[in-house]
Amino acid sequence: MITVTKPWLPDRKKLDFYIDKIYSSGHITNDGPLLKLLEERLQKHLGVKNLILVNNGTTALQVAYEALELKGEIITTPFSFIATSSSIVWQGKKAVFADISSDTLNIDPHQIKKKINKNTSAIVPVHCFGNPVDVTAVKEISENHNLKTIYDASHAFGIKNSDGSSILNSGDISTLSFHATKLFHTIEGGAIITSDDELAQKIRIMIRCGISGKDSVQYLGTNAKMNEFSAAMGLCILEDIETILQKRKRIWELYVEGLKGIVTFQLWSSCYENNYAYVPVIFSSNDNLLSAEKALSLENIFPRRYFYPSLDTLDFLSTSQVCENSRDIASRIMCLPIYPGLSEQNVKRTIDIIHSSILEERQRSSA
Ligand code: T4K
Repeated sequence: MITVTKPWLPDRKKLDFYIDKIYSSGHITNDGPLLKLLEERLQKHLGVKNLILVNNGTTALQVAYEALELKGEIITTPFSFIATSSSIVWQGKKAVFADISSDTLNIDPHQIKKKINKNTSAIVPVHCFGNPVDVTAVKEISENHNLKTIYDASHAFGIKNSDGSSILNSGDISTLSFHATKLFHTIEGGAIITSDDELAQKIRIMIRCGISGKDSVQYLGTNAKMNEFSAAMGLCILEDIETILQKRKRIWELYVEGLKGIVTFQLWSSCYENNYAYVPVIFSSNDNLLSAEKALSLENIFPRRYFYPSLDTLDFLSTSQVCENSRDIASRIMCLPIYPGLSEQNVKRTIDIIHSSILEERQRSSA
């Protein structure tokens, strides 16, 4: 079975090296040595100042909102994984949707401006599929309106500008997801990144139920700590990251070459390299997408409809907010299988099936 992704599993001996350390120290969670080592290595690898590891990407967002003391309304994108918006509502704030640009698939800064009112406290853009948001435009808006910015950078591991600076240094906070399905993973996990040292210190306390030192509770907090086994997995995968990227790059290039003119690809921000985390392809219609999906499933190939449905259609998130571009894209987009163990032969097979299904669909609709 070919699925949209398969988690990278490192060499067992490498993993055992770290697991042996856990067994001999008996330190399995709460600020263990492997967690500290992984934080240091990730800070260096990603080029960021303060990176705080947490137990998943959803709590990373929740903690970010609380650390910045957000209130009222938060403007975000309707085209994302549910956690971007549900985390806002879960924390008792209102998610206000600003529509996306249909080519970049990112929140449109012009639409953000239209949604700002006296209750707005922050903007939560997503670097969708790793494609950097127009951070300059968002910075200008947030400075003009005194708003905080939290980038949901769950897909943007390792994305750097052509001058070498990390996209993860944008805004007040950036968050990452290290879920098993991600390019870099810790089984479950995530990170909160900020260049503000004081804020970083506050977050470190908040993720330990607000406890600072031994007996003093300084903030209202939660338990969002990462354990040592997850950190061990992360240390191994970080050592393999160049191999993972090269293998993904090759697959991504095959898809682009093979599907040129058949489907549309996301317009990628020109100053940034892709990290090949996803292969989103946009069909010309929902019918075309459905027939491709069906044809692929008959061959045991299972892409995923990331992201469907558009989040502005969910009653528990949104009250009468309609984002046309997001709804349209959500009905026509799917992510194709990409992971290091996927053979070129299977990528080519996937491309051929999509070609034939589109041809058949065209013939059907012209008959
Ligand atoms: N913000 C954004 C923009 C995000 O995309 C996400 C998460 C978050 C926030 C929240 O971060 P976390 O709290 O999740 O850390 C997946 C992931 O669960 C989720 O992390 C991710 N985004 C989202 C885009 O995708 P599903 O529902 O696609 O997962 P699942 O279990 O269907 O896996 C997809 C395929 O991967 C399966 O068909 C088979 C394969 N797989 C999966 C797992 C878990 C394996 O082969 N082995 C495995 O262990 O959500």
